[in-house]
Amino acid sequence: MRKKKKLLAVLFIPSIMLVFLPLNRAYGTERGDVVINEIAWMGTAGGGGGDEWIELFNNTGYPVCLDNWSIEDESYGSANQFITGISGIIPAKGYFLIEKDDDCIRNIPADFISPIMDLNDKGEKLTLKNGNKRVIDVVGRIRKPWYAGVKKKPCYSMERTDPACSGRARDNWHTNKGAVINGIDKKEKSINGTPGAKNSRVPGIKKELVSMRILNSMIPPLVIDYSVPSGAFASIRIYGRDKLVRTLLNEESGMADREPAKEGVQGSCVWDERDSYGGMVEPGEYRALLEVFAKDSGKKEFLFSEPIKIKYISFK
Ligand SMILES: [Ca+2]
Ligand SMILES: [Ca+2]
Ligand SMILES: [Ca+2]
Repeated sequence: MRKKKKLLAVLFIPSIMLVFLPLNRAYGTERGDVVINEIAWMGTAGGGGGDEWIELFNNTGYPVCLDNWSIEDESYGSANQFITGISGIIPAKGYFLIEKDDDCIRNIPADFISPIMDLNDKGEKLTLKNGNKRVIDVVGRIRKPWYAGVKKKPCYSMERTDPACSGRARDNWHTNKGAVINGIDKKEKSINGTPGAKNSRVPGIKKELVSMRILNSMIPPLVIDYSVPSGAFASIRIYGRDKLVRTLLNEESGMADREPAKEGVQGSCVWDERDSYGGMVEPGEYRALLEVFAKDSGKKEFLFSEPIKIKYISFK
């Protein structure tokens, strides 16, 4: 009997921990874990200027409990907590929609309703705080206009381009252009925004994550070290007098399966100084071209070229 109790306890305690562990992360949230991802400070076309809504995004890979979280706003006077007592859970890599009333976005249920939401159209500084009053995200500046968004009807929302980058950087925000949209307002007009969904523009490739280095040696093979953002596709080709000599890496897709990270992915490839037909190349000037393609669009985003000098014909 005692043994059975012990066994039950052994099984029970870890399962309790499993239930509460993800939610406990709410108290250990760090700055940037959850961010303000889209702001309809201008309201909606059908519902008017008062029909405001805000979308939060969870950058982490676990659900976060938003109980007692708040958003402070500050425009010209002193800061006040205009959205308080938030409750609910934002899923891992998911969205959380705060509406002034649930009809602001008629066909999408709000995750939290804040009837006192009233964003100054001239611009505000918003501060997202967790239940311990710790600052988790900041957007905008006091006495400065909003970074994006259009008030004139049919109203266009203000979207954050990269949820992993600062909300205070002006160039990390853009206006929804009306091409990628979802949701309808009180009068069943389309919302020019993406409430509860991925923003219309996603980040391009970060330049600082792209690099290429040629380790030139007297004898082949020549080693090319490269770094590209994880998730992106990369090609490395060797050119001689603008003619393609050899493809070393062709839109390497293995990287696309990796979990997107803030750091780049390092790799290296070797060139045996032979062309595509297997013949050794002549001595002369060559260049290695690194091309990086965005994961989402497949669009070529970045080119990086490095010269290579082949001095001798190798008889290896
Ligand atoms: Ca709604
Ligand atoms: Ca407003
Ligand atoms: Ca959105």
